[in-house]
Amino acid sequence: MSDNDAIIADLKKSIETWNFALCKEATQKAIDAKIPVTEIMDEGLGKGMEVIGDRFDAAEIFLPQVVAASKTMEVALKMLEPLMGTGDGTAKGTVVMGTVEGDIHEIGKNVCCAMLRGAGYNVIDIGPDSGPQKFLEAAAANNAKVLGGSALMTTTLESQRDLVNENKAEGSKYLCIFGGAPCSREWCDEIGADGYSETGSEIIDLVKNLMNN
Ligand code: B12
Repeated sequence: MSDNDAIIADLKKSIETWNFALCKEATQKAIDAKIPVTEIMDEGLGKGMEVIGDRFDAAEIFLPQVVAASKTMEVALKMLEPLMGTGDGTAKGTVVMGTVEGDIHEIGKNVCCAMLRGAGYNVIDIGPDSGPQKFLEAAAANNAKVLGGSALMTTTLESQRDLVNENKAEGSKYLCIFGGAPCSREWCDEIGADGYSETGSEIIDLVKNLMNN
């Protein structure tokens, strides 16, 4: 196993075992080894969170452990964020990101925010449990072009549709993109969204294409 593979394995393990110390250490090592942030997220931390999800599904672990794993993930995200550039990015355009109404999951949304900031976009993060009006007001106040709504539960997918409809009702001023584990390209087509991406790395190209059109 190469040094970088070992670091990636430690990143994954730190989330699986909600080990703060290992997470800090492995994230620092990954930064020092200049492993791309997309790889740190997708191959390391994200894979660890997938295992947590599977073990939660199988009732091998329960909510407190999932919370502990999420808090561990946040430690890594905090360390990676400054590295990804926080320039205001207004030249490339503004994206409003939030988790849709009724849904408090925000790790995936935070990953997407960090990725977009790293790619030079101005990101307005309106947080979890955000209704359509909150998205639209933030977009108007910040002259945004794209609205990105995350949903992690089948029950809150409908809130993505609500955002598309509310945006339409107010003149389709913005482009709506969506993601989150239960979301799919088919679903986005069905509700009339402007884009979908499965991961935080793919969101960069998605937004780039929309901004250029
Ligand atoms: C961590 C977690 C939590 C944490 C959240 C902590 C936090 N601060 O976010 C806590 C413990 C608080 C939590 C709470 C709950 N959870 Co929970 N949780 C999870 C878990 C294990 C992982 C989610 C996660 O963070 N994944 C890691 C990130 C990096 O991945 P991601 O979110 O998919 O994001 C990536 C892509 O989807 C994409 N993406 C994400 N957003 C966006 C947005 C856009 C615009 C785009 C383009 C792309 C994009 O890019 C991201 C990066 O690659 C999932 C299991 C799972 N398999 O998803 C359950 C899960 C989502 N939770 C679930 C449930 C039921 C709940 C609770 C209702 C539990 C309860 N009984 O109280 C509450 C929610 C209450 C509420 N009203 O929202 C269910 C949902 C089931 C369903 N109905 O569909 C799941 C699927 C677990 C399960 N199998 O039962 N949860």
